[in-house]
Amino acid sequence: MLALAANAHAALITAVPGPDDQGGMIMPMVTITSTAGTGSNPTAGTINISFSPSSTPILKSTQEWVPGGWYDESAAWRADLGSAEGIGGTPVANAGSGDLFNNQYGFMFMSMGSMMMANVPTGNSLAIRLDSISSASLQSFNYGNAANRWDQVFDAVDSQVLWNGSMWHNYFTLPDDAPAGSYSATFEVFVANTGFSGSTGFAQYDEAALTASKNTNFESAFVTYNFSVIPEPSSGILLGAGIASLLIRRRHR
Ligand SMILES: [Cu+2]
Repeated sequence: MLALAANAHAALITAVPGPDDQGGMIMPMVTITSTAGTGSNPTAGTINISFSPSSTPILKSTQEWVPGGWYDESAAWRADLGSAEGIGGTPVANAGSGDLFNNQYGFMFMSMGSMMMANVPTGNSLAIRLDSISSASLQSFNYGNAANRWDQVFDAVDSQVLWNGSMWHNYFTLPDDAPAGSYSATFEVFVANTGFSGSTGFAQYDEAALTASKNTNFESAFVTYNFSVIPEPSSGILLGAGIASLLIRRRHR
């Protein structure tokens, strides 16, 4: 009976659950204040980050975001995010390591071509560098659903991407057995001497991006992302809850 109940809800999910499923977007807003040149093409200035998160994102498993959901076996993220075989009715071909994840945070850039909200200098681009991270097991990915893209970014401290300024919600993951508690990652946003030429979405992480250097005429800014992992209810409790709900449903009939 339990197996039937689980299968009744099992379904292929065609996109990784995003901020709408997780409680909404939380976005640091990046601007450039121009101190030399023009607002439309500054030659010196300062990066500002306005950020006042209303809550702390929680990393959770696919089963917690979308109970009974599993990914196509050819999905690039399936191996990381797919649940173990049988969990939520996940078939063996669609199973994965059940990582916890969240992408509520999204880097956002605003410009108006004015001195206070200057453009990115011509021939330059914005860049984001991982400055510090609380745990090496906290990983980050650039996701592209249509492109079947799930590429690790910021794979070590000092790793960086060039960013085209579009709202970019990179994913953060932890192993399914990550201890409950707080996690964090701090990033430096800076102006790079290199233009954006990426073809992997809003972030570029090829050799040119990884080795791009800072335009030191622009002061950089830092932002810290905080996350939490809450203790997962044990499968025994879930099983108990399932039986209880079946009994209640039966009684209602
Ligand atoms: Cu957003």
